[in-house]
Amino acid sequence: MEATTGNRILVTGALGQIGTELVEALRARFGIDAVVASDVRDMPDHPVVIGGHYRHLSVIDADAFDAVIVEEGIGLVYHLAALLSVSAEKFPELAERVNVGGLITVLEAARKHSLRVYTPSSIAVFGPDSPNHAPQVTPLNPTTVYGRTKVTGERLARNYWNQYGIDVRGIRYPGLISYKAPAGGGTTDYAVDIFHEALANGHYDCFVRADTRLPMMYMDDAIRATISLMDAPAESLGESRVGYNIAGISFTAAELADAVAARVPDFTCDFKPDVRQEYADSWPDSIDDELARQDWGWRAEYDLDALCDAMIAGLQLSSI
Ligand code: NAD
Ligand code: AKB
Repeated sequence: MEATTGNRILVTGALGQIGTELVEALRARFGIDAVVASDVRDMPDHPVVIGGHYRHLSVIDADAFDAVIVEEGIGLVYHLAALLSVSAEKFPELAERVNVGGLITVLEAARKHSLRVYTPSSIAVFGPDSPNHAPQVTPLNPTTVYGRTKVTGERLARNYWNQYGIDVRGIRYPGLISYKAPAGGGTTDYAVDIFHEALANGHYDCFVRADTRLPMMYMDDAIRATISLMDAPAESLGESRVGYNIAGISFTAAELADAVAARVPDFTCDFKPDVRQEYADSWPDSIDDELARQDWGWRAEYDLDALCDAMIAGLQLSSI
C-alpha cells in the first residue's frame, strides 16, 4: 500500500443533486482549496465549477482516477457518481459499469493510496419482502437494477473494510428533496418536481399513486448526516458502517400534494402512475434508524411542514 497522497477531498459526481450541496458545505467548512469537485459532465456555468477547483473525471477510467488522486493530493473521497433507479432501469449495463465498476475504481485507489471513502447506498436496497418499516438488518432482495447495484456496493465496501482495513462509510439515503439542483433520474423525483411545477404552472401530474408512501428527507438533513458520519470516531461504527439506515419523513404523494396546496393557492395535482410505480411499490414505507442514532447520534430536523416551507422559499428566492 502506498502512503496517503494528501489531505484534500475529492467529490465524484459533484454536479448532481447531492454533489451540488455537499461540495458547497465542504468548501465552507474546509476551505475552497481543500475540495476538488469532479464529474463526467462539462457544465462550465454550474455553481460547483464556478466556485472552486473542478476536474472532468469518469469513475469508470481507473487510470485517470488514480492520476487525479496523486496529482491533487487526495486523502478522502466522497463518491457520489452513479445512475439512479429510473436511469439504471433504462441503461442496466451502464448502471453496472458506473455504480459497481466505478465503486471498484474508488475502492482500489483507496487500497493503493490509503484513502478514506464515503459511498452512499439507498433505500432501494430493500425489496418487496422487506418489512414496511425497514429494519437496519434484514434480507436485501431488491427487484430494481439500481437496488441490486447498491446491495453489491454495500458488500464490496464491507469487504474492503474487513479485508484491507479501508475506512469506508455509507448511508442508505431516503428520497432526497432539494431545490439547488434538479433530481437526477430517480423514482422519488416526483417529490422534487411537484414544487417546481406548482410554482411554475400551478399543476402537477404525479407519476405515482396518491397513496404511495416512501421515506424522504430534506437535503440539509442529508448533508448534515453525511458529514456527521464521516466525523464519527471509527470505533463507534459497526458492521452497518457501509449502509446506515437514516429516517427523515415518511409521507404519501397525496399528503405532499395537500401540503403544497396549503402553500400555493389554486394548486392542483393529478395522479397518473407509470412504470415508476413498480419501483416505488418495491421499496419500504419508512425506515428504522435506531442504530444510526445510537452509533453516531443521528437525528433528522426537518418535518413535512419545514421541508415544504424551505423548498418554496428556496425556489422563490432563486427565481428572483
Ligand atoms: P445525480 O444523478 O443527481 O448525480 C450523479 C452524478 O454522477 C451526475 O452529475 C452524473 O453526471 C455523475 N456521473 C454519472 N456517471 C459518471 C461517471 N462515469 N463518472 C463520473 N461521474 C458520473 O445523483 P445524486 O442524487 O446526487 O446521487 C448521488 C449518490 O447518492 C448516488 O450514489 C445515489 O445512488 C445516492 N442516492 C441518492 C438519492 C437521492 O434521492 N438523490 C437517494 C439515495 C441514494
Ligand atoms: C431514486 O429514486 O432512485 C433515488 C433513491 C431513493 O435512491 N432517489
